Amino acid sequence: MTPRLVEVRKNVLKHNDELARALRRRFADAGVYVVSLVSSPGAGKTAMLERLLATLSESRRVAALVGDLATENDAARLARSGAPVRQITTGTICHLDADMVERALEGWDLNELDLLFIENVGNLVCPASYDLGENLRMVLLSVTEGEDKPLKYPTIFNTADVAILTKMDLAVAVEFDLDEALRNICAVREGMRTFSVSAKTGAGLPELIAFLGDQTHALP
Ligand SMILES: Nc1nc2c(ncn2[C@@H]2O[C@H](COP(=O)(O)OP(=O)(O)OP(=O)(O)O)[C@@H](O)[C@H]2O)c(=O)[nH]1
Ligand SMILES: [Mg+2]
Repeated sequence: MTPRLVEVRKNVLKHNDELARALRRRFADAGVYVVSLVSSPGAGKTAMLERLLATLSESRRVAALVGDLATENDAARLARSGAPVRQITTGTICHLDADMVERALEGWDLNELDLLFIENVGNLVCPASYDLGENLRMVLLSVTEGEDKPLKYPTIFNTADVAILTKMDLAVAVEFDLDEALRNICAVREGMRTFSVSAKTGAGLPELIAFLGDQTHALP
């Protein structure tokens, strides 16, 4: 017999998958490309998004949702770009789910958007299981976390499409071994597309922005 807790968890995830599927259809119908960001707390999701929003909003209609347990701080940082931004505060919940995303979108006309970013709660475990209806999931790994994280948290890398090594300006100071990190990412997800960036200096961001541009053009 399946333990009751496992049963409940399965039903929660099934419900989330159904909501995420409906969201994905809505996004496609509206022609909006959705990118989510997952990482450990403080890996640099908001710092990188601040840069991406500032650049992309020059040529695209961009918006962002950002999840945290508490505070509206990240939304305030991202809103400085001038793009529409909404904070989702989750209280005690360690991840966003499709229902939270759907509720946060209330009142927004998706037809008015080309690109929507969703910054997840900082956590390398829980967000992996929750589909948000996004087109592309980016997992961020900062150089200060250590090269071994892909091996220790394989699920978050397996459920992402692209890996981004962040805070590259600090790589030398913390003796970060880029080749080893890339090998570890490949060991858990062969062929995964990777980018190395610094939100502080802007290094690597043009390549990422070009990639996102290509992805958006691929929209039907
Ligand atoms: N040196 C350096 N510091 C960075 C870089 N990106 C982010 N930081 C710093 O790292 C800290 C965390 O950055 P955030 O952008 O808030 O990280 P986050 O992933 O959004 O954090 P949570 O939303 O709390 O999970 C801040 O002090 C940033 O200034 C970078 O490229 N280089
Ligand atoms: Mg943040």
